[in-house]
Amino acid sequence: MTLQLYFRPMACSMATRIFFYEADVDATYTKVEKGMLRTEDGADYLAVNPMGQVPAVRLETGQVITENAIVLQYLADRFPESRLAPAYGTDQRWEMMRWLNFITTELHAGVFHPILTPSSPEGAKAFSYQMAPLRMARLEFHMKGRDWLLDDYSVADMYLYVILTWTQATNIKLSDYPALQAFVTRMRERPAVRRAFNEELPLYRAELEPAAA
Ligand SMILES: N[C@@H](CCC(=O)N[C@@H](CS)C(=O)NCC(=O)O)C(=O)O
Repeated sequence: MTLQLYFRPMACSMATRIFFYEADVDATYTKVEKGMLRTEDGADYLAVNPMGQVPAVRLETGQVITENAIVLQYLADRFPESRLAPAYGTDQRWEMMRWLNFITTELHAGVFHPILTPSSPEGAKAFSYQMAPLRMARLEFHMKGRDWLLDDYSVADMYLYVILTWTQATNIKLSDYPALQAFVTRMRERPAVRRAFNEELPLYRAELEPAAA
């Protein structure tokens, strides 16, 4: 048995796919259908993650890990030879947890989720647009002159990259944040990132096309 990632194309679960490719970890990939109720093979997804969200990773024991910031840390710690997270208890690890928390709350849940969720009310979207500049500027300030969020490449970069790819579907212009734009370009130079992106983009586009008659 291998690890199993439940994903949606181009969603935050792509960070886990990037991890698997970076760390050369054998895994299986199960797409969750739009609506988040069923997997591509018809199974009840709410039985996997009652929140109906991705990512979820099923371990060999059957245990399911959810919440992106935790999934990524679990995997980085489980495969320490990948060196994709600083050792637990070090200053850099606290720094990584700080950024993962920032990404998941301030950016993902606070800004991008309300803007990109079709059913979210206009007022929620407007409030998120209001919150975006401070958060994007905070990141831009941090990334000026740096390659990665931490001293070394880590799982936090994977999560940040995926979130920043979503700017294309919003009115937040990445070109207003040159250090973040350069970060996205740097990430795309990595074979594991390109591979994950190139595999998920067609799946995402296929769902936008009307079903063939
Ligand atoms: N708190 C969760 C949020 C995950 C999340 O929002 N995932 C999105 C995709 S990026 C999702 O599954 N959306 C479907 C939904 O919420 O109905 C985490 O950090 O993993």
